[in-house]
Amino acid sequence: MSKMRFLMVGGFLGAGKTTTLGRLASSYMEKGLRVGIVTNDQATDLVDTHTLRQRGFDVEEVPGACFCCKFDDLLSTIGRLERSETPDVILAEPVGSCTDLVATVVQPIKQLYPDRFQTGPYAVILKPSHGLRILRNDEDAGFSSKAAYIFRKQLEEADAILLNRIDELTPEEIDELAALVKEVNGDVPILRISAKTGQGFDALEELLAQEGNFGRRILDLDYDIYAEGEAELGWLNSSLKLTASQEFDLDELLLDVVRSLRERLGE
Ligand SMILES: Nc1nc2c(ncn2[C@@H]2O[C@H](COP(=O)(O)OP(=O)(O)O)[C@@H](O)[C@H]2O)c(=O)[nH]1
Ligand SMILES: [Mg+2]
Repeated sequence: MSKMRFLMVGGFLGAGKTTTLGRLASSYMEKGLRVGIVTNDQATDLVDTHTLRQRGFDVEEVPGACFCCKFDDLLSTIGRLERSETPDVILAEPVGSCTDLVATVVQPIKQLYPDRFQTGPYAVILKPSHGLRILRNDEDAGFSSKAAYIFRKQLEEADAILLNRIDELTPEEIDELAALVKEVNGDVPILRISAKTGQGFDALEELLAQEGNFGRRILDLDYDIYAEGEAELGWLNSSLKLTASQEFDLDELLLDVVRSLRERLGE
């Protein structure tokens, strides 16, 4: 039986994981490879799953908790993707508030299933606006120290770090960011990409195709800080159905919702 290539791409909330995996999936499929995608979130019926399925990808989700506490579900979900034919590549997106994935996912996959999977480098994506504020230790970074702790730990355990959204940055800003990232994890490749435009994706695919002993950077983690940081990063994941007897302006309605949320939060 041929082995599936297991590629997990992590990173903070909104870093660009889904956009990156969608672009990688398209590219692999154009090359004739069979691709399965696994999404993951605290809730069920995930937006990422819908978005990726609408684009024609084969997607299954691990809902209800992060991969790190749902290893068996991750494996059975990959099993569902194998239903018709074994995928060549499994692309996995963990929850953005999760870390310690090398110890809880990459290592167990390598140790328990050496005949089923071939594990590629664990890449972690970084959103520049988060990165610059957190890594510069800005007072008003907008993240608590516990959330920032998770952000740094995600970078520490990566086999490669992807600076995303370079379409929005000047070369000087990218250099500054790369230097800050190096201070956290100076031993791994730092790639510059735009998941939106596809810049840097040739290099990314080359990196993800490398063979090697990946997932060795096992974290020294304070689980109390991690748990509190993760709780702070809670978010609402919900689908609503709206009906009306008359036509209404959907944009205006959404703006109203956001405005009133802002007012209430301000209060
Ligand atoms: N300008 C720009 N926007 C991006 C890029 N990558 C992702 N985004 C946007 O950032 C938002 C979050 O991206 P998503 O892939 O859902 O992030 P995830 O939460 O990490 O899965 C979306 O609105 C994307 O369109 C990028 O390279 N450049
Ligand atoms: Mg996502």
